Amino acid sequence: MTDATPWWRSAVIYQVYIRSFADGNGDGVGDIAGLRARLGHLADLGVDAIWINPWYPSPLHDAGYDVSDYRAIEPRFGTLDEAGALIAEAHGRGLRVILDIVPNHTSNEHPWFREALAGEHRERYVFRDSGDSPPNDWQAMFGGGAWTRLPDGTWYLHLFDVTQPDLNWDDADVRADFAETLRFWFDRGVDGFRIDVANSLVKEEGLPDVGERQHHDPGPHPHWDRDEVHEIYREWRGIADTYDPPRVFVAEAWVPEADRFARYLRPDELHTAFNFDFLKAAWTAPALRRSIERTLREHAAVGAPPTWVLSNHDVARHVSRLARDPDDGIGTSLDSMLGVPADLELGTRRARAAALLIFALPGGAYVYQGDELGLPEVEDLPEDVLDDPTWRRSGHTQRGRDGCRVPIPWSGSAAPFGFGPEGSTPWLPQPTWFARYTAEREAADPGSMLSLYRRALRLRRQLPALGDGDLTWLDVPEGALGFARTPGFALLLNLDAAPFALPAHAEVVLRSGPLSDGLLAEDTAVWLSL
Ligand code: TEU
Repeated sequence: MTDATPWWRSAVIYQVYIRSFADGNGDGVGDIAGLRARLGHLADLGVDAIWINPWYPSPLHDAGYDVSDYRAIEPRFGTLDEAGALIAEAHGRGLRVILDIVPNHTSNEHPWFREALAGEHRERYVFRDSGDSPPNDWQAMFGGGAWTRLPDGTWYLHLFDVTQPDLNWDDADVRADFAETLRFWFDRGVDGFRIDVANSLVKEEGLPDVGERQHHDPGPHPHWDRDEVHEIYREWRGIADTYDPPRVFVAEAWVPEADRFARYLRPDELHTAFNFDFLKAAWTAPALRRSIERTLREHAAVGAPPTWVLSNHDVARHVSRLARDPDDGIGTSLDSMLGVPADLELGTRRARAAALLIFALPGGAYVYQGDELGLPEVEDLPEDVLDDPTWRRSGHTQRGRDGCRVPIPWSGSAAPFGFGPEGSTPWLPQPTWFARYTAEREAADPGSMLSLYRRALRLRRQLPALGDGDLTWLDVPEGALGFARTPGFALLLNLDAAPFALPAHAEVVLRSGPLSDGLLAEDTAVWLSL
């Protein structure tokens, strides 16, 4: 990596799920005041940027992914002035700021949808008159049909919750309004946007049935990954490029086919995208190697830097996923893991090794808040506190994503663990075992996950081999992974091989766990200076 390399090609970006990060005013919900007070933690951690989940006015039916005003701040989170102060303070600490834009749908409380309900400007959404049955067979992501009927007999489309009506991207008002929103925040110093469900937006003309086709099937789909969506991103890229320095985008796009996924990353479209293929890969040497190779190939084809993601606010925390046997066929959701035996010590050991892996791979990486504490999933939240629309829309059969959204433990030995002022009640209850995972306690423990993350990120800045670039696979025992990067760096990771010796003349600069008699044992990774 050279000094001329744009920052986003190597960035480690920290995801702030704002309602659960830090609560400044004591109402139980995280906010901008809390985030400003904790910026020091992020600077000390050594990340390059933060991505803040939606903080706009919202009834919070889907945690802010139901936006009612794209150019303001939800009062529970703060004010526009506080947002400006946060951006300035983050920049002052060398942290860039990325916001989250939600273009597929608005909240049903957005003024446009209210107008539409009153019969005005329905062309901004997807309305159809189809009599007593819905216009087609589309299903909502959170369960149930994707159409809801209004009292006047018309139907509106919502690919997510009923409170999230889909916008009509064929409409000129919609396009112009999002361009204005981008400029609004870029003018306020925001460095980029994460684009929510970037592979949606455009729907096939005539809205044909999906039929037997599943979400992740290859081939054309009536509402996922339509070719026309790329025009929108070319326009957005044009806007981002008029700024100095140019603003950047990261796509959230669960697109299964490598070549289709890479199209979002062409030089005149989006800069980066979350690598969900890697997030879903099982903890085995062949599965990880396959995913890494595929990732490097697909990104090289369009000249984009890969990203590496272990967790986010939509999946079960990876300590708990890795605590399960990779042969048990679990998915990424908590619901797919319930009832499968877990060994959290094992999951933690693997999570430590996984962190060294992602920070050594070419490109950028994401840290979801709490990853750096090694926080496990909260698997047993009481049903009456569950808030994810998945829980409601699945008729209370899927618990959904709240288990990875529990407010962060900062300090102390009892709730609210420094999340909010003493005596405040976090919006989701924190289990007593959070006491073992507070940032305060881990900062004082050289053997903690936090200490490992800090060391890794400090080294990552010092070692010229890391960040953007390439790798060369090394010859290692079956059941292990090894690669070298120039100049003078190697990573070795033992997944399930017998303990093996490190190469001669290599100095261990960082390791995720102890070596046993100088050998690299299972579920351990080392960084070597060659
Ligand atoms: O997620 C998009 C999406 O497709 C998710 O439904 C994802 O497939 C699922 O959560 C995996 O478990 C984005 C946001 O990240 C999510 O939080 C929102 O609920 C959703 O969009 C709607 O805006």
